[in-house]
Amino acid sequence: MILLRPGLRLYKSALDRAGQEALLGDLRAILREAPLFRPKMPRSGKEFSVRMSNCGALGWVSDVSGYRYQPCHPETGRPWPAMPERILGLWRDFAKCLIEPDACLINYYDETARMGPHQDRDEADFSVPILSLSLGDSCRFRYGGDNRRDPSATVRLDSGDILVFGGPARLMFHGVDRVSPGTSTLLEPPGRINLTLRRAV
Ligand code: MD3
Ligand code: FE
Repeated sequence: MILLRPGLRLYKSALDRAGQEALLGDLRAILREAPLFRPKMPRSGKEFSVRMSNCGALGWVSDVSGYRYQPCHPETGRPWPAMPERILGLWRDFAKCLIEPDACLINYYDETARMGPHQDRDEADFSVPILSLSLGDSCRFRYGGDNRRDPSATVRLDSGDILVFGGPARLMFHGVDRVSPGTSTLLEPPGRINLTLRRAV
């Protein structure tokens, strides 16, 4: 475990290749039931470059009316697929929190996608940590402080890495600068998947 900041823990290769492939099997079934959609920015309606889906009781969505958690897919209207036991197991092993996640956001980045610096503050209880798992191509992850203008640092995230954000790191600004094409053979089509496990309510 590498402590990047107080409250920000990085577990390199938390999942080995077999574990990543098993999880990918779960994700393929989820994405058949709940296809990736392209969220839009509140107000402007500008599309995100990242595509998203969710599993668990609640899913994070964004459209012209705002950001929120909701129980159904915005395009199919169906409930999100259940959170696989394998994902809950990762939470138990790495998040070190007895409150279980009720939302798992699935972000898919193609080689041009990025995510600008932002805070995650749509959740009810900021004392519950957030767990992120990277699969596929590596990325440059940027993290700063509690204010947008605070100095930031970067770290490379590789397939199988887990980050846990808790305590004093829970409200820090963060984003994904870029994905590095050709750095992993896990995904077909290539790109990067990030799972973000959260307690929404
Ligand atoms: C730090 N996703 O979905 S995961 C997001 O790689 C998001 O897809 C990025 O930021 C991705 O909101 C980064 C790492 C992450 C997730 C949640 C956080 C970092 C966080 C919440 C608080 C602080
Ligand atoms: Fe975020």
